[in-house]
Amino acid sequence: MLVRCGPLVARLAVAALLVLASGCAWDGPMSTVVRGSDFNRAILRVYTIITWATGIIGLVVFVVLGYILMRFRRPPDTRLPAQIRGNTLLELGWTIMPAIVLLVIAIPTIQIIFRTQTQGAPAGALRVTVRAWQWWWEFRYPDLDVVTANELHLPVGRSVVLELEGPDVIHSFWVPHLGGKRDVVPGRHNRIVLTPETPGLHWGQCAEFCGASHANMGMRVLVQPAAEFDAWVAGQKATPPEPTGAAADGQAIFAKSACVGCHTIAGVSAGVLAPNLTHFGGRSTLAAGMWPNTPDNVAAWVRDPQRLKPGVKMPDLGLTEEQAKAVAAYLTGLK
Ligand code: HEC
Ligand SMILES: [Cu+2]
Repeated sequence: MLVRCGPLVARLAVAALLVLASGCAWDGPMSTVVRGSDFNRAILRVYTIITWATGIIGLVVFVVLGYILMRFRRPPDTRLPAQIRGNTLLELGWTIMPAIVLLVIAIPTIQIIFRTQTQGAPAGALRVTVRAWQWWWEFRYPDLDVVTANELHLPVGRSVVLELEGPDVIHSFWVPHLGGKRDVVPGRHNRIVLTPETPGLHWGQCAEFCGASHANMGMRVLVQPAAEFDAWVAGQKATPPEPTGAAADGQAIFAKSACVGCHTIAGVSAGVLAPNLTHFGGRSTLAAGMWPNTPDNVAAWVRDPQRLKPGVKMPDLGLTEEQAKAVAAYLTGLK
């Protein structure tokens, strides 16, 4: 069926496309074409090969098609042209050509699939256990004895083995600058081995629908020079200073509330169902990258987590505003 668009509609369509395209950025926070790790560089090599191959083929096809459309246009008042049945050479050609194209795509693709599925960890690799929960990320460094949430710190230039574990439903670990994505499946053991190459902040996101706040299950990966990373580790292992004033009241409230059943704060509680809060004040975001970690936001969170994150697995514990403020002062002080 032919749809006739007036010139105005066509112009509006082009304008709309331009506006849409202006939203694209090569180096946006969720861009897959940023070479942030050896893993992503390998994948981008395949992308590049495929883009060039299909681009050139597409160009040739459209040029030939255009030529044929012009050259063999039906002239007015002619009879049916000569009818052709079968052409062995042509048919062989259009069978073999696509096979070659598929081969050109398949060889590097399969190579990269095998390379990025490697099970052996390189010597000296940093091990991190990634546990995906509804709707936040837990990061455990078994060799460093550090546990944190939602903000993954990695040293630049050192191989890292991410062991993916899912305690509840299927999630998918995806940090576009660094490569992936890879599913986190309960009862299965998946892993990603990569070497981050670009220092800085890289955003990640759960990439497998996992329930109400799936879209709010973000993460931040901070790739740091080795010395900065070591300093961060030392900070994580240190005991935060004793709280004073309102923060001390906050600690008492925390220790007496149901908080302790879910959250760990070293020396105070040992819950395992929720983000470890021992150094919560050192994180810049709250609730898996959703909100800036400020005392006001934390107090609002503690009073009514559902309002800040739909479906969240943290109950409203009925603290008064004053209690919530004290708890927020305590938690944000845990650097
Ligand atoms: C039933 C378990 C449970 C209880 C009880 C609970 N929480 Fe939570 N809490 C969670 C879960 C689960 C999350 C992760 C929410 C998310 O991001 O999806 C969370 C997140 C948080 C966060 C944000 C952590 C981060 O890194 O983003 C803070 C702060 C927090 N809780 C404080 C408290 C305080 C204070 C109490 C007690 C008044 C409490 N929680 C009680 C389960 C619980
Ligand atoms: Cu998820």
